Amino acid sequence: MGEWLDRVQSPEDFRHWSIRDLEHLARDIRATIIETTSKTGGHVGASLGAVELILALHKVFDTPRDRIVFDIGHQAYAHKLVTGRREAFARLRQLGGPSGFLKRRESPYDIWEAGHSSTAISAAVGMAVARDLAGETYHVVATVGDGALTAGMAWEGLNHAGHLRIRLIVVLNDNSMSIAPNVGALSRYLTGLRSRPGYQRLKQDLETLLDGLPLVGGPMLRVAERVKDGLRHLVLPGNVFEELGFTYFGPIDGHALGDLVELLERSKHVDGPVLVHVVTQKGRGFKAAEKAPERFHGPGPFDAKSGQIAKTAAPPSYSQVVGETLIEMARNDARIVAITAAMPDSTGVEAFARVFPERAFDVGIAEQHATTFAAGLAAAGMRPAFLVYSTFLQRGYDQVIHDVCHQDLPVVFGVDRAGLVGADGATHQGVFDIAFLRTVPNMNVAMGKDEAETRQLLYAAFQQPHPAAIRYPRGAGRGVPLEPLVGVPWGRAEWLRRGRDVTLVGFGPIVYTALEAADELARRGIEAGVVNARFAKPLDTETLAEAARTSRLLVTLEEHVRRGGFGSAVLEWAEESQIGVPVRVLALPDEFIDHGPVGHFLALYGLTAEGVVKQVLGWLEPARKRA
Ligand SMILES: Cc1ncc(C[n+]2csc(CCOP(=O)(O)OP(=O)(O)O)c2C)c(N)n1
Repeated sequence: MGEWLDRVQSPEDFRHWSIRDLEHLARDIRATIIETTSKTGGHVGASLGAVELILALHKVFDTPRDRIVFDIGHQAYAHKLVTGRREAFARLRQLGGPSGFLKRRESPYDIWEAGHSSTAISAAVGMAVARDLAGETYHVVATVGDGALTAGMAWEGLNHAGHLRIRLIVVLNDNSMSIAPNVGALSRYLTGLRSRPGYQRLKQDLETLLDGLPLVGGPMLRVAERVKDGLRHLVLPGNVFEELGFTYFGPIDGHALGDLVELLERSKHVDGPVLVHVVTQKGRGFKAAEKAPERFHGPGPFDAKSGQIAKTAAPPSYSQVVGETLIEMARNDARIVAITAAMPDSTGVEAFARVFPERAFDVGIAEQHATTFAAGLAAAGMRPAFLVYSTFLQRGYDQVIHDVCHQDLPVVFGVDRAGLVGADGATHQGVFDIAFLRTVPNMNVAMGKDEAETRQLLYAAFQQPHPAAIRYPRGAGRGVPLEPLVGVPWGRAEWLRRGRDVTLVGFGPIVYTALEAADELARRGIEAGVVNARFAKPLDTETLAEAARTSRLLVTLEEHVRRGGFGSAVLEWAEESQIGVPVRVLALPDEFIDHGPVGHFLALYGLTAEGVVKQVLGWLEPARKRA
């Protein structure tokens, strides 16, 4: 096993291979993907489903001269394996190993980086325009999933390409799945298209027939063309892609290498935008993933034989606690509804939907729509919660400002995966939301120190009339007991311990790190107080002022970039109120942080108890000497 893949350093090595040999290669690639991801976790289902498509693309196109733009990039493990990263692949998503997505610095074959969905078509249109302006001739191919097509941005790209009539190939990799089964009217439409396998041949026959009709010149020609068009639509209604100006090829079996190669080859010769509709199966070739594609979208380690996903005995995750809390509240408040943008399971909305199916909404990969949809619901008297990863809320930023906050509508954002996320890396870190949310008038931004407090903050958010973002991190809670819902005083921080030398002011679970650091500082004769800030907006300036009065140094802690974050908010207050006590900010640097264990980065950036102690000692030392 592996001998075919052993022969491949780059696509050059297999471009001349027969379809049969490519099938052997596909088998090797599948085995390698399963073997590696069973240890590292990763995007198993999408990558197994795209193996033949990726081989066909590299066979037909002269990569990297021809440009293949992968949407998201989570389906491209086969691409990594045939473009010089076979050895490194074993360390997929590990610190220093290859990214789970594409990275321009990893390979000249990675010509576009993503992680967020639905950017490929726009990027490819840009590249195609650049090509034409430079008088070059290479091909540009965008590969997008049916899930990605649920985002407005994908349609903005199609719209523009159709308008430009530009030479561009869009491959629609249609597996009828987003992370969960795909949703929406468009998904229904694609199902209709998929069930017309003879469409392509029928269309060709019709074209041949129509082309054979005799035409006369002048005005008669135009009339005849119109009659032909009418006939075309009468016999075979055009599909939406054709209406947008694309030549449509397909649907075609995306695991039949011979057919794929033939159709992609044909698409090269069309002078204008082409859409190749490829039907694939998520998890293809691995029974467990074929059977449970949602669970195998992005599992952690699993048994490569049985497909049993490793379970860690951990307390319930923050997302689960939030989902359950929302259910609890919704039992007493018929106005509460839950919204997800294509992530029902991981956000807790699926659990909510099981209890309140008519009050749960999966809107597709449509964070912009979700935000304004929530604003609309709130404007009409409902109390919506949009549960969304911090990183994906970035997509809905104008909607947060313009639709929610400007109208001061009581939308609650459950900002999940806030902070570092680990293996998904730079595009998925939830480290910008404090900055982009707290700067908007009317918005409130809070984060609990643990899951019990997250629950109370969520409850409190629904008791007040403004937009609110409740942040919480990825993964398991601390296992603290969950108390009945009573809320927390809005905008109030909490003293956990007092100390005359320094006050550590933490935002979020990092408060526990502050407590550990305070213990260690005490062992070294330094009195450190700890404040659980709870709110980045409104800031509890009373408690902060008290801390400034009673200690010689304030140190803020957060898992977020330092620019614009919680510490920045405290600095703004310190400047505005001239507190006269130094404020130091412990946060993440102004850089994109790659994939790797969260603990590694926390240590690297001084956000562990040890790091905090070291820095606090450094800051107190000169003051001690002066004293
Ligand atoms: C803007 C944005 N929202 C949510 C996600 C999370 N996400 C990752 S993959 C995925 C499903 C993509 O479905 P599709 O494009 O059909 O690709 P497939 O995984 O089925 O190959 C989603 C929702 C994302 N990457 N980007």
